[in-house]
Amino acid sequence: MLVTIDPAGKAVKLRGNPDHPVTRGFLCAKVARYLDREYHADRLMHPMRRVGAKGEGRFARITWDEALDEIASRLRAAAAEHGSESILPYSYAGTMGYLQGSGMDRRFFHRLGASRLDRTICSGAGIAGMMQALGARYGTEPEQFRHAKLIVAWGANVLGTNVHLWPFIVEARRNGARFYTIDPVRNRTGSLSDRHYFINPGSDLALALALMHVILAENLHDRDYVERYTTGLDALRERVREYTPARAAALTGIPAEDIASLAREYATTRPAVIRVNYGVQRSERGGAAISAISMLPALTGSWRDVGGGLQLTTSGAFHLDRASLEMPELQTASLGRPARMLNMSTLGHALTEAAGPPVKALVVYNSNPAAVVPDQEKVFRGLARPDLFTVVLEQFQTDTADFADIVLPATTFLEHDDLYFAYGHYYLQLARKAVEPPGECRPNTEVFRALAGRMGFDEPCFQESDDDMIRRALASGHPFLEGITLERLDREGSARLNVSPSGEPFQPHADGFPALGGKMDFLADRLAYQPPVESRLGDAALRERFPLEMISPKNTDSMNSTFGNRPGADADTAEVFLHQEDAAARRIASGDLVRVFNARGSLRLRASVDGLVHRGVVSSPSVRWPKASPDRRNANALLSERLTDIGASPAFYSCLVQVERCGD
Ligand SMILES: Nc1nc2c(c(=O)[nH]1)N[C@H]1C(S)=C(S)[C@@H](COP(=O)(O)OP(=O)(O)OC[C@H]3O[C@@H](n4cnc5c(=O)[nH]c(N)nc54)[C@H](O)[C@@H]3O)O[C@H]1N2
Ligand SMILES: Nc1nc2c(c(=O)[nH]1)N[C@H]1C(S)=C(S)[C@@H](COP(=O)(O)OP(=O)(O)OC[C@H]3O[C@@H](n4cnc5c(=O)[nH]c(N)nc54)[C@H](O)[C@@H]3O)O[C@H]1N2
Ligand SMILES: [Mo]
Repeated sequence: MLVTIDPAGKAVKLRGNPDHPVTRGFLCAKVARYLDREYHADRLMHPMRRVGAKGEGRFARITWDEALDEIASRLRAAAAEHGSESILPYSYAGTMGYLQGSGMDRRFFHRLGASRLDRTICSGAGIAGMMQALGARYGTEPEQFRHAKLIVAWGANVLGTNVHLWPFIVEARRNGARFYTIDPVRNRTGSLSDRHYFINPGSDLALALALMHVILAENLHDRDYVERYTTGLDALRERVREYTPARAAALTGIPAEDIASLAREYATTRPAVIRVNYGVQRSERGGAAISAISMLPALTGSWRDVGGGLQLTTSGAFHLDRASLEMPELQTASLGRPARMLNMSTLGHALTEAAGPPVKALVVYNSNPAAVVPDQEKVFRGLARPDLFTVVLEQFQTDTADFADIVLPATTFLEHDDLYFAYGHYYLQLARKAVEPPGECRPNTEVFRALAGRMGFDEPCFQESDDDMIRRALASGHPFLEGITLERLDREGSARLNVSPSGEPFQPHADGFPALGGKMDFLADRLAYQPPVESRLGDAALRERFPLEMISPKNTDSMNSTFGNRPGADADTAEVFLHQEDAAARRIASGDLVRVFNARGSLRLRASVDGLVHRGVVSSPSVRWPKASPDRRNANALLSERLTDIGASPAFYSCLVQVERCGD
């Protein structure tokens, strides 16, 4: 990204860097308007102490010294009285920079002996599914999509959430490629596809098994690739025998002949590439679904083709030295053992019901748990506990910040240095501070350095500068990072990892699966499909009361709950989309105010009936600020704490609800 600064030091223009090979000069809709956020009148500018009730949002200004002293003394008191594991850090994707999210902060909490946070909320199931299948998290480079002849976006809203891949898809289509989408919602991406397959939420594993069924039954697999690089084919044949297109049609809602033709086309078109995204793994069988889908390119040998294969993520290629950034050994020094781990996805449980030392102090940064975590009632109950001491490092007064005892004003990515990985391409990026922080805003790194000082932590690692830490992270010795130095990043801004010799395409699995010792196993015994409990084929008693499947996918205008305070983004997330028959049965028309509810919660939203969702599905774009809604709740008020099959992630998109017109 290029930032134009005026003589007074103010950022006046943002644009994509035309020299970047992936983003190629344009920004997504959200970041293109980032300066509105940067200079927004509601930016938090000073440390504050709560003066009203928790959740009420009344605060008074204090100094940094007062704030840091109070935090240090409260953390000390919590540790003395209840043990250091009564302290819980809570952070996720507000920034995905190494320094602001996995450096000084981690050292600080490890040295404290605080509980560890299991950061599962986004991708845990997918990562676990992909690792068990392929042993690595590499995927097809976005630049290679231009060479594909068939592109399948599977639970991937490319235009909405991954817009920088789109131009490569356009280029491929100009050269004759077909583009298909598999999604319970026909969003903008689906509307622009050559073919859209409406799928029942959470049934992707059944579809993948049926595709394998057809490919094997019709001998369309790549026998040479399968023989060289895989094991377990016979067991897989057994497993998929029962997943005929007819049976899968009943499970997925996709007609049997469509399943058969998709399987044939996928296996016989070269190159064929799958863009599967995390939408697929936010359901009860999401981990196994990602495993099975990840195995398809091995069955067809598509990993051999430039422009073939699959991309879920590329993040596994960023082999930086995380251990020297985070220094987990500090917890052994303070606690004598690794600290307990609490799952961020079940924060409500952790704060209200979990066994073990109670959580007495919570330090939140880069995250807005009051908006993004399922079972929102329980989360709110936990955050409202009078005996819980909560610190929130934020740019804006979020719902989470409303529950804080102390709020600390944070810098934005334009106001601090950081090093960034990517999960959709292979370029490592350095971003230097471009403008001075407003008011008294401070980077997370500085805050945790200062807190370490207040706590009397005198290890030299707490004195390291941001540049020292970047140098350490880069010095992992991994061949992908060879020649990538801070100096070079300062000159070039971003650098392609050495995943392949310069200019050559990266083909992670053209010659098998090195991380698995060469061969991939089809893991047939882990691929049995069961419909989610909360689905149209799930628990019958539950379906009786709450017959509609709700998903709450990303919206185009906000970044999870970030930008949730922008009026436009808010209007978007105030909607619920219904199928025309489901709407008609409830006498609901577009524009009606409706109540979406289940046993966990209730939410008023504006109905939109436009034929873009699968029958039996309702979709409400996430993630709005709860306090921006009339009920002071968002979609997460309806979701359960149920976790995915593997990876311990939220089953966000397995959720049964009922909808009724308000006033009925
Ligand atoms: N504009 C925008 N971009 C973003 C984000 C954002 O909030 N806004 N968030 C970023 C983050 S944190 C992430 S993790 C990525 C996520 O990127 P994506 O995974 O693309 O986003 P999701 O909206 O979670 O899900 C993608 C699609 O899966 C569909 N889906 C839901 N359930 C199912 C299912 O059971 N099967 C299938 N086949 N499809 C299903 C949804 O309707 C949606 O269209 O996006 C990133 N980019
Ligand atoms: N219902 C439903 N819920 C979801 C999802 C869904 O699809 N549906 N998606 C899930 C997914 S994929 C994800 S990744 C999570 C994301 O959940 P979070 O990681 O909590 O992400 P955000 O909601 O964007 O909140 C990030 C906060 O960090 C702040 N922030 C940004 N940069 C900085 C910084 O440098 N320093 C500090 N101190 N703060 C900063 C922002 O102001 C923002 O309020 O949400 C999950 N929740
Ligand atoms: Mo995410």
